[in-house]
Amino acid sequence: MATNRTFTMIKPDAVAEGNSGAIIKMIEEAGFRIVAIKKTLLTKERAGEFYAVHAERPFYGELCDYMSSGPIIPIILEKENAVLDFRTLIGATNPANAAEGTIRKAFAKSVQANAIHGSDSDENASIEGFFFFGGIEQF
Ligand code: RTP
Ligand code: MG
Repeated sequence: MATNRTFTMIKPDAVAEGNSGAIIKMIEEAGFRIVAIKKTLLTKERAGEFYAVHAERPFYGELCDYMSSGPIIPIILEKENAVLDFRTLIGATNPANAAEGTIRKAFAKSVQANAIHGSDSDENASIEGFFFFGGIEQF
């Protein structure tokens, strides 16, 4: 299986509660290598741009408020089969449906404040990585 990359973001609830270290530990123990990482804040406008695919959904406004409510930690990761394996590691969007051993099972508070993002395709992983990191940072 080819080594490839995915993009993740530790969301405001998990950063604010001091869970980022434990989440990064789970990610590394699952075999992902950190390519790029930082702590930053999204404005509501930039959160809206990141989640533009959901612009017509009823939860879009609340999602943009939540994603701009505090610092986030965007990360580019590398592993064999990265996108699919990472979606498995984070678990279902709604923590009530998240499997044991997943990051959302351990740390998500609600369907919105669900601790972590994971790209849903190779193409989106690349687009989302470049949303936060310049090419020179993606070594
Ligand atoms: P993500 O994009 O953040 O990795 O999450 P996902 O693929 O599991 O879920 P998606 O459908 O893409 O939704 C994006 C984020 O929007 C929030 N959400 N709120 N209130 C609601 O019903 C609702 N549904 C989704 C969550 O923060 C979700 O992760
Ligand atoms: Mg999604």
